[in-house]
Amino acid sequence: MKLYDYGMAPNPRRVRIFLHEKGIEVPRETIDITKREGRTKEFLAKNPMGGIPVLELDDGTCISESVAICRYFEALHPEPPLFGATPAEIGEVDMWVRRLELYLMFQVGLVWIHGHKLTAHLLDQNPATAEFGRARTHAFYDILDKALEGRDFIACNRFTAAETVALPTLDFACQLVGVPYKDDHTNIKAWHDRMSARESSGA
Ligand SMILES: N[C@@H](CCC(=O)N[C@@H](CS)C(=O)NCC(=O)O)C(=O)O
Repeated sequence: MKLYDYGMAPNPRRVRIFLHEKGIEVPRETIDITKREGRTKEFLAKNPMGGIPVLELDDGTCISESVAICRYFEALHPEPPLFGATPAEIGEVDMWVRRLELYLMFQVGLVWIHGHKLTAHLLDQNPATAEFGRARTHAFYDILDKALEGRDFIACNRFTAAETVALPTLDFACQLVGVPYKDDHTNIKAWHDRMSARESSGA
């Protein structure tokens, strides 16, 4: 088994945090996405969408999509149950994972692709799309901040896959893309500080 990875990128970091919280070690190989190594013909045979993370199993099966890779490991090593332990918990974690992917990561991605100077060489950027993504990101921050009121974690009152999706996304949004949450999002800030202090954050 091998995990194709890149240290600086948010989606593979989700998997590394998840594995660390589970106490699982997996051999890794770096794919330098800044050199477009995730877009070579050979790599596209592993993941036709391009990019990382990709988990290659010993029989050659390739699983891409960070959340799908985490689900594979949850099935292999059910403890601790990071995708929920009861039907209600499973629903709650999945609800937040989908919200974080669709209403946060996707929107931040629009700002990254259409509004950042580091991606300008890749496409004809559309500033209106970047602005749309920025507005949607801020709308989601308001919702997330309210949801975190009086809670230590996003779902189930304990560390779950929702945290593994949210932390790299927030760091990406705040540190690289330039769409940070506001100072008055104090619940997000407190959650962000707590999650950043966990050992898994540095995985
Ligand atoms: N939805 C995918 C997104 C994968 C993705 O966009 N990966 C980025 C790194 S964070 C990448 O490889 N970008 C370079 C490329 O697409 O060539 C997931 O969750 O794994």
